[in-house]
Amino acid sequence: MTSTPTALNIGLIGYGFMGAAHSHAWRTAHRFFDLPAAPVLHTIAGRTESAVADAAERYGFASHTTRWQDLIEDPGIDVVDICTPGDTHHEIALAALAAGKHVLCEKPLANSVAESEEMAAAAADAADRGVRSLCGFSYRRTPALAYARQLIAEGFVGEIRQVRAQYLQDWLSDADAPMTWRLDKDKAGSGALGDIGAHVIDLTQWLTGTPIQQVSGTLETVVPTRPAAGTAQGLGGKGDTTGERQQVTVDDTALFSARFPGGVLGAFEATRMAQGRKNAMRVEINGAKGSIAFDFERMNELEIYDATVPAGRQGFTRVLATEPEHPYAAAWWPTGHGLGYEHTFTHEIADLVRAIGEGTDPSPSFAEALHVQRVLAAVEASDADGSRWTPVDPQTPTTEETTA
Ligand code: SOE
Repeated sequence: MTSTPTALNIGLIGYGFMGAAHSHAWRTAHRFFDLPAAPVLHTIAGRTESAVADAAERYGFASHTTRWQDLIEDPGIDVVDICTPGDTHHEIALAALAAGKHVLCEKPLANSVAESEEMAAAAADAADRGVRSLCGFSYRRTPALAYARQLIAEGFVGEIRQVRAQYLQDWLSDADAPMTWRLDKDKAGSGALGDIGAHVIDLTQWLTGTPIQQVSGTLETVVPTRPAAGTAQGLGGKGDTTGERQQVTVDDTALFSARFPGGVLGAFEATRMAQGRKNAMRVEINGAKGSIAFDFERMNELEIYDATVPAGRQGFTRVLATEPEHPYAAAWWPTGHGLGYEHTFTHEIADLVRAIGEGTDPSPSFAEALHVQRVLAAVEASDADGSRWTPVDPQTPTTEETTA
């Protein structure tokens, strides 16, 4: 780092899982990447005084407030980082952009296409005033996936033929795992579809460089009611519960097919019911010359298949994405030492700080995140239509069954 970077004062809203991950990234990014500014953890906002005071202490913020509006009104805040449930993204982002604050907004962008359209328009207008905005599809900044995108862009797989993507978790497999905001449509917008399906929608569009144009999908709520939460619940649904059961108003599982340009078909699955799969976000791109395959549960590895080598030598190769040639890897440890989930947020925030310093617009933009929202809405519309299901005639009983 040549010159002492200027300070970039951060106002963060929300102190749950994403608040913790983003705070770690704000503390770390300029210590591992040469950035034009050093983030300062200025103020954290949250609804409950005791909880947000505790978060300020634990995450390292200089001050805290129970009014997110304080961050907007404070001329000393340069960046507003939105780490709250989706029902609050629209209001906060519009206010922050209007106030000239750079904005990092967690995914999905909002809970509806209409809200996302307004946010994308406001972000485009703010960009003309030098205000930068980014939507937090952090998995793009996994070194193995960023390298996969380079390989695809260089033609390694050749003409893309098929896309396959799954995001499998199992934290709701227990029917008595308590209610959380992620199971309330008013708060979260949708369930597995928008929370984790959004990631693989963004990722496959980004990896292939093409947008999803059509979908046919089905949503299912496998467990329709859950015990009311007694205290603040973690992602894993841990914590005490009250006796009553509340209605789950979102999907537990989403399955959909997608059409990309040029007749490329994609198969998508997002579920919180895949017992044993903790955070298995998987992508496979098949092309005329080869394939790439990735599983976030082995996030430092990328599998590549080169169909152009002699048949006797063909097979999936396991690339350990920790070489200096792999995006972001050189900033960290010697080869083979590996990175974790939190590093994707540090890379995301390093790129945002760099864009702010250079006066460029980072990706994924709110406009890119709007297209993800449009895909989510199309899957919900397809499910509501329900006309894709064709009944299968009941199996003709075999002779022994009829005589039993
Ligand atoms: C819950 O499914 C969740 O926390 C998502 O909301 C995050 O976006 C993902 O990175 C991990 O899982």
